[in-house]
Amino acid sequence: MGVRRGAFFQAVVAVACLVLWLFPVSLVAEEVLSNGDFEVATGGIPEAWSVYGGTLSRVSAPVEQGSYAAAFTSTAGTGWIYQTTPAIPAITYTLRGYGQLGGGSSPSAFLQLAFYNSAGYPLLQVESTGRILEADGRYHLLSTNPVRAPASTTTVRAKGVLATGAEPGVAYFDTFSLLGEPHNKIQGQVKLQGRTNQAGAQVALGRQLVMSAPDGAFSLAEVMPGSFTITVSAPGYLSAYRSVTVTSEASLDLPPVLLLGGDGDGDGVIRLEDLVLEAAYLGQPSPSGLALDVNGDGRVDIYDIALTGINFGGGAPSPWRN
Ligand SMILES: [Ca+2]
Ligand SMILES: [Ca+2]
Ligand SMILES: [Ca+2]
Repeated sequence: MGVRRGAFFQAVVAVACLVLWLFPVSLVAEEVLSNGDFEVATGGIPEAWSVYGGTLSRVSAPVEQGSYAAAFTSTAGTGWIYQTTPAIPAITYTLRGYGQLGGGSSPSAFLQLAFYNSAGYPLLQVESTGRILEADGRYHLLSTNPVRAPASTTTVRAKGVLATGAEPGVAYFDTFSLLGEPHNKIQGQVKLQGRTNQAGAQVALGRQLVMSAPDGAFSLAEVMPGSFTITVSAPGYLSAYRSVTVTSEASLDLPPVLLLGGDGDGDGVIRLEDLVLEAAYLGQPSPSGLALDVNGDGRVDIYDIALTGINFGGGAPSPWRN
C-alpha cells in the first residue's frame, strides 16, 4: 500500500514539475518597446513611433548602434517622439536611450516617461536624470530612475523630447529601451519539524528558487501577477505546496508552513525503508545521498527515528499547514 501511494505522489510531483516547466513563471525584466533601436521603418519613418510637434525620419547617420537611428526635427518650441504601450501597476519601469543634438536655438534633449489611466488621464510624469545641452557631435546615454507605475495605470508612454527656442531644431535618438520589472514579493516562513535552525529549505516558484534563512523566512522577489504553485522542500522532509495568486497591487504574505520530517531516503514517502536505514546507521553521520540525520544534529539518532515514526505513512507533497 505504501509503495503504491508513494508512486502516486511521485507521479503528482512529476506532473506538477512538467506543468511548471511548460508554463514558466515570468520573473525577469522585459523589454516593453518595439523598434526601440529604430532599425525598422516604413516609407522612411521608424515603425511603432509617433511624433508631436515636428517630423520623424529614419537616418543612417549619426547612429549609436545598428544601421539606423531616429532623426526628430522640431517645428519650434518643444516636441517629441513617443511610443505608448500597455502597462500595469505591478511593474517598475526604467527608460533608457541615447540622444544627440543636431542644432537649433538653446536646445536640450531628454527622456520622459508618462503613465496614464484608462480614461487617458495622466497620472505621473518623470524625466531622465540628465539632459543633453550641447551639440557636440556625440551620442549621450539618458535614463530615468526606476519608476513604479501608479495604481490604475493602464498605459505608459516613452518619449524622446527635444526642446528648442523659437527656431526649429534637430535631435537624433537611438537604442531606446523601456524595461519593466515586477516588484511584488511573496514572503513566508518554513518550519522544519524537529529543528531549531530552519535554514536550507528550498522554496520554488517556477524557475525561481530561494533558500530559507535560519529563522525559516524566505522571500521571492519580482513576481508577475498571476496564479502559481509554490513548493517547499528540504532533504529528509516531505515537500509541501500551495497555490498562490499574486495581484498587481500588493506583495503576498503566506502563512507559515511546517515540513514533516522522516523521509531519509528522499523518495517522497515516509515508510519502513526509512526506518530500516536509520537503524542501520544509528549513531553515525548520515551517508551522502541520504538524509537520515533528519533533524540535522550531526548523527542518525533516536530523534530522527522518532520523526519517522510520528509521520509514518505520510507522502509528498503535503498541503501547506503549520
Ligand atoms: Ca539603431
Ligand atoms: Ca522515504
Ligand atoms: Ca539526528
